[in-house]
Amino acid sequence: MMKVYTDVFRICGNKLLRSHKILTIFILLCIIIVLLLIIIVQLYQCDCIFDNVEEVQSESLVETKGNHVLCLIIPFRDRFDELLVFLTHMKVFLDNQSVEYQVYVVNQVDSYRFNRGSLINVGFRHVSSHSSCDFIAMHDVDLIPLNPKLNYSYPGDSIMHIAAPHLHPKYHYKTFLGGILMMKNAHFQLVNGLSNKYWGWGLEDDELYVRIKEARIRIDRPPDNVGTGISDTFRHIHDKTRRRRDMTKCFNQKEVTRKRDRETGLHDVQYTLSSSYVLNVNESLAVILNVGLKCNQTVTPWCLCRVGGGGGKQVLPVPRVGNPSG
Ligand SMILES: [Mn+2]
Repeated sequence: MMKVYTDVFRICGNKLLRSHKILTIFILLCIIIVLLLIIIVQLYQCDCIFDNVEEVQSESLVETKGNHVLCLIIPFRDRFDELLVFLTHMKVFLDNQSVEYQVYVVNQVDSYRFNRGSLINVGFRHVSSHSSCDFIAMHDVDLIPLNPKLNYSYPGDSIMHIAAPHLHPKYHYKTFLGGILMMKNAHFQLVNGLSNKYWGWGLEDDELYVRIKEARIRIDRPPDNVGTGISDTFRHIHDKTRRRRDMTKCFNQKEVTRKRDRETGLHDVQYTLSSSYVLNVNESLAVILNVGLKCNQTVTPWCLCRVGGGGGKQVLPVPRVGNPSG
């Protein structure tokens, strides 16, 4: 009888001992899991703290930059190859300067001659009602800034001519104001934008120079010590045999476009926006505005120069070539 009891006791004891071991291992596992969980939670909390620090830093960074947003306005027609180069380049270039910006390509879809001034006016009207931009750069699509010292930040109370005569690859006269010109929205409104009378290549930027001078706005240019010159500050991707400049003059275009235009500008540019969409070139985004300009052929008959179309030097049909200045 005693032996049976001891046997039973031994068996139960062994079982108890075994289940005790299992329990111990189980408890240890639980402790390890809880410890791991605590470590993981703490790590996440650390991440949160870092995130907060970063947020605070980036906010203060934006604050020191004054929260300005730049709209690049690109007058455009038929230069898609150049646009691809431009967009991929500008994203890297402007991101490096931490400039907050948006790109608007104003694509002329009518069959009149190219009108850079009117396209910029249309672009400005669009961005003033559809974007948060408070300053603009009218920007030729074929002029690629190479020198990182070319500063695209808010120009304040002066106008910044980035494509300055001492840096532009082609134009070096003192009053040259084409290529890339940056100003706050209020200044563009103050000068009433650009004249709408310049159909075909050239002179609209010279007329804008007179508007700015009359408004007594200071024009700044990049300093002399940017370290590059006319050959290496910009890349001009203009193929002049493929993209012939439309230099035709017909009717009384030559006489009229030599004078300061006090009639037309931002306030009266006539157009229809036929469509718009966002173009994504390798994560570089641009809004494409398809714009049909309207031409009052009584006022500016030279928006078309046709055979038998009027006085002056008569030139045969103008090819539909785009010409963002130069
Ligand atoms: Mn050009």
